[in-house]
Amino acid sequence: MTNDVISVILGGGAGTRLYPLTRRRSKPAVPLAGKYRLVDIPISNCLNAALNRIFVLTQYNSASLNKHIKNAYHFSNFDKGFVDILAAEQTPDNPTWYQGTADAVRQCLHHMENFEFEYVLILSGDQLYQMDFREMIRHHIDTGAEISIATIPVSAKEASDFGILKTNEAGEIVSFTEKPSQEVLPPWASEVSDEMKAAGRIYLASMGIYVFSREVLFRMLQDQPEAADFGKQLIPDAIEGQRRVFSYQYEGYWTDIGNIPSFFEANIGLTDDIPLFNLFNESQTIYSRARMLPPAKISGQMEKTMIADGCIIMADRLERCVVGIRTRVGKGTVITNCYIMGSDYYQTLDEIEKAKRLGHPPMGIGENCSIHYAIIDKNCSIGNGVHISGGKHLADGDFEKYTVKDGIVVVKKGVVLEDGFSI
Ligand code: ADQ
Ligand code: ADP
Repeated sequence: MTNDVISVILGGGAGTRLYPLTRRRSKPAVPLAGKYRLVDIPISNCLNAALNRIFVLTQYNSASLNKHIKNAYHFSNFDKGFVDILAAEQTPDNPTWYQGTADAVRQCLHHMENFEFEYVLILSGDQLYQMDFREMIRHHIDTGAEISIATIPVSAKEASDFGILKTNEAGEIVSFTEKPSQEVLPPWASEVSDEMKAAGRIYLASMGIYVFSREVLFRMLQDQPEAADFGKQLIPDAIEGQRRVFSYQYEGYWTDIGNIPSFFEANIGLTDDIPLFNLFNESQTIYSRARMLPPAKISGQMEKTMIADGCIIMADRLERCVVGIRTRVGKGTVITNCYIMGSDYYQTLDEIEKAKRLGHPPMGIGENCSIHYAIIDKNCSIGNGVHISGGKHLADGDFEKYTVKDGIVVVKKGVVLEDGFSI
């Protein structure tokens, strides 16, 4: 069965919701959990389900994404597997960028059509979850569906951010509305399990994860050249057009990480005693690029903190932090509730000395700093005595060196914050 499937990961349009993390890189390349990239999540879910023919569709063909995919996912010559990036490209038929999710898949059909497959699994690139797609594909086959949509019960508060649907007793989707406003919501409630009902999760939301039978996908995309999005056009049209569209209900952990607050929460949530997303489950490995980094070297008091390989930490205290590869933190520094992405390379001791002589802070975080509620993008040089205090007291704004979004301070990639800098 898994040999009959091609997976397509929607890697992202302009990526504005994750700005400034997507200022210079495509969304799939945004670093996650100290050592991964966003795209590693859907790719790992595919590989764990033995689905190893994967296309990643992205608006930008960033060098960084290419390098990551090339270094992380190589398959042997005897295996038919691949992870290929398809960036929006101009062709004689298509002079434009991807106009939306369905258009992105449409523009890539010609890359797919030469392969043998029966089903296409379409995934979002900005969600954190672990799902065995084999069960969903099995369900698709068993129900005789033409399209299957993975669904999850959500609360009224969340429902307006999703496609909301209703099913009949057989699980066939009979109606669908994309991102309904709160006023029109009540009649969209569904029968759910007692546990979900008790949690107020009574609306069935589309997770943006679809299985299409090959012919149906090709026919719909080709017959409706104006349909740009799955959620806005193609899926509602399929349901109204009497296609067999089934719900595959999922109740495990799943969260959208497509904007700064949810991305921040998902990362910091990994420091909980028992995180909702389990990085430590060997049957659900999250793959990434293997780097030959030394073990982390740590002094200071650490509370609920995840530290990636190659770090040199001499801090006073770190609490609820995710600290990415090669991070250096100086003496006397206190950091709480922060995601520090780390560095792409080390400075040599000579380079560090030279930087100090010239009055430039070396890469990493200096001495006697206090940093709270922040995301520090890669390769930043933060001097001594720097004070960053994120929180609801800060108004949103975009500045030269940082952005504030919902109180979270995001320090941009590669910036220098001189000694004593304060936010
Ligand atoms: P959204 O997440 O709002 O809703 P959308 O913005 O279309 O939908 O993004 C879906 C995925 O496609 C994301 O990973 C995004 O980065 C990517 N994407 C968007 N535009 C793209 C483009 N031009 N090229 C490549 N990739 C692109 C959808 C459904 C809802 C459902 C939610 C669940 O429409 O019905 O409830 O997903 O999260
Ligand atoms: P991003 O995480 O922002 O997507 P990239 O993946 O584009 O970043 O860049 C990371 C890569 O760049 C690393 O593999 C690193 O080796 C290399 N790199 C970047 N800057 C330097 C530098 N100044 N010296 C050495 N290597 C660098």
